[in-house]
Amino acid sequence: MKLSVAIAGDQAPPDAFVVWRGFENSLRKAAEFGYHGVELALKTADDVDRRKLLGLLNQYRLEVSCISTGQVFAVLGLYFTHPDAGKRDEVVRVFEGLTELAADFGGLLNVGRARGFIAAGQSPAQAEDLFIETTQRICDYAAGRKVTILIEPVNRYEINLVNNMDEGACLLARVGRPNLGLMPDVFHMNIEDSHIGESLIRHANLIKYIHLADSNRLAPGQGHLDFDDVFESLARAGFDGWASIEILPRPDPDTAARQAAAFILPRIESYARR
Ligand code: LER
Ligand code: MN
Repeated sequence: MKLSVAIAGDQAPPDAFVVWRGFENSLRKAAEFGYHGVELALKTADDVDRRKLLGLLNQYRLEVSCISTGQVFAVLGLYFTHPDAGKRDEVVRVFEGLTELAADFGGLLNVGRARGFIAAGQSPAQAEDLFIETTQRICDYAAGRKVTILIEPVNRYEINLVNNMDEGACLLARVGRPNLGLMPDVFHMNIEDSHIGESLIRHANLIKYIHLADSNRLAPGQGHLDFDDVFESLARAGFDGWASIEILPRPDPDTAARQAAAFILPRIESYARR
């Protein structure tokens, strides 16, 4: 298992859910604090200067763990279940661009709130059908580039479609694409899944990546989430992918990132020795 930290460019809006902003500053600090990689929170593929990013990754000996897409929803207002077919085409085009980037950087593309929601006047079945159709289009494009798309269950206070791992697994089965997986986020699981460890083990074959935060969304170790159970269950699930720190940058970004690394890196080291 390797550890990354969520970052964004300096143009990202204040509510972008990352620890640090500005690629150069973020990569330098990620390396300094012992992370193995960075998760890039992007709006479109144009947020990144590929050549510059590659130079920085080489300079700091870091990898891109995954590209995440919260800003596609939050900034561009685009999502898979949009009732307007033109808007769904637009979100597919944005995801195609991000897929091209993911093909060269990490091979994983997350779908958080950009999956969409059950809108007023829309039935759950209608929203699910639109989700399935849009996800299939994106997966088929990504398959040709060897990119895996990851659906992240998100808690009910943020979205009303795919809140827990069981719901995610059901919809994934209906999408029916091999390059589609689940991205658990233990902060959301703590709210929605009846038991975090059991859920991780039950869906072991679908889990390709994991977001780590404590129960209060601070750095792991600062809340009451049972990380021994999380790591024990990931081991039983045979997980060997990236864990990524996606937390509130409090009390300040550096302290939060340092706390998270200090708490998780020793667990990753003993995980590797199992
Ligand atoms: C995105 O990874 C996430 O966890 C969401 O809660 C952000 O709104
Ligand atoms: Mn998350």
